[in-house]
Amino acid sequence: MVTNSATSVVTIERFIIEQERLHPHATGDLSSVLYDLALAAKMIASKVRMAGIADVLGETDHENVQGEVQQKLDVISNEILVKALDHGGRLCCMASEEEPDLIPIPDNFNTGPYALLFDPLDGSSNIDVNVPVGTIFSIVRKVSPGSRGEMMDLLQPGLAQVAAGYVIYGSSTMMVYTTGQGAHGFTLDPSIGEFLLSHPNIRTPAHGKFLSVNHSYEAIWNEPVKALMRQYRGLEGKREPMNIRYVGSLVADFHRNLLAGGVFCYPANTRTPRGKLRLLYEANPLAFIVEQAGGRAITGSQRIMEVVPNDLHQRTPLYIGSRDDVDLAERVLAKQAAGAAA
Ligand code: P6P
Repeated sequence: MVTNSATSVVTIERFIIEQERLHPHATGDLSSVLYDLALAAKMIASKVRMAGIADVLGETDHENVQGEVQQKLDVISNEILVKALDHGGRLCCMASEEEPDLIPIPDNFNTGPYALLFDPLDGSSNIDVNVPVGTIFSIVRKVSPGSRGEMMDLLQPGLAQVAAGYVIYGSSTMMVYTTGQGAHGFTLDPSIGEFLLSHPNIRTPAHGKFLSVNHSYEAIWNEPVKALMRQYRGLEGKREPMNIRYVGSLVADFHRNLLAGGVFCYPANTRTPRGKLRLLYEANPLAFIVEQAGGRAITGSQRIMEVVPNDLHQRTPLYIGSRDDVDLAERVLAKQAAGAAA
């Protein structure tokens, strides 16, 4: 007897095909990139799951372009993504948090109409202590002449994204992505090696209960930021205090807030005056996801996806999550800034 269960088994591949059918002129190139990203996610998941057993824990003796010591899994994840995506003939170039410059498509491979930017393993400093980590990706259309990709293909504002998403390697492995038709979550069933649709059309609560911020920087925030955090914590104004939840792994904090409601803040401070998080392959893709889910993402004064980039690894302050909570940030930071300017 077939139960009339409300859920049906939909693999990510089937979902991608069904989404493609919404676009009569689709060529299948974007679908192919998304398939390859799902494959890379499964390969990275298997490495992350084995981290405690196989010799992939710990640090290499290399530093990445950010000056951060590269964890072994960072390097492995970066290589998995490049090798999974470089030969499909759908990309003109790539960019990674782990590589200083544009990653060209090898001359012996065809190129295609998209560029891919990614953080292969965000939060990797948490790997050795088994805290969830994640992969974040952003896909834009090639805009440069000729067949090979150029930096101008990568330096596009977030509004130019045609797709974006992340994978969280947590208590389960989930891939969440959008192509502009809502944000959808897929959970990996390791027994069959398939991502199955588990969170169709994610909607983030308008007002969240969680505040994710590293309060150890309070002494080096400016006054507007301090005032905002007092309001979030119910120390000023009429709001209920928010519960503080800060994992120190962007994808983990973002994902919890996306599903349960909340705001993640990484303000500028005197140590990181431009913020810490990267615009192109962290803030922009998560901003696309959260806006598709009904939330918002700002620098403090500007919509994240409107920022025009001028450097591949540029950083940005980030306030992202539930609409009402980001609205408050925008109001308090603007009012305080206006007061300071007066
Ligand atoms: P802090 C991890 O290094 C990361 O890039 C994000 O995943 C995380 O949200 C943030 O930095 C944590 O930074 O300064 O609070 O340790």
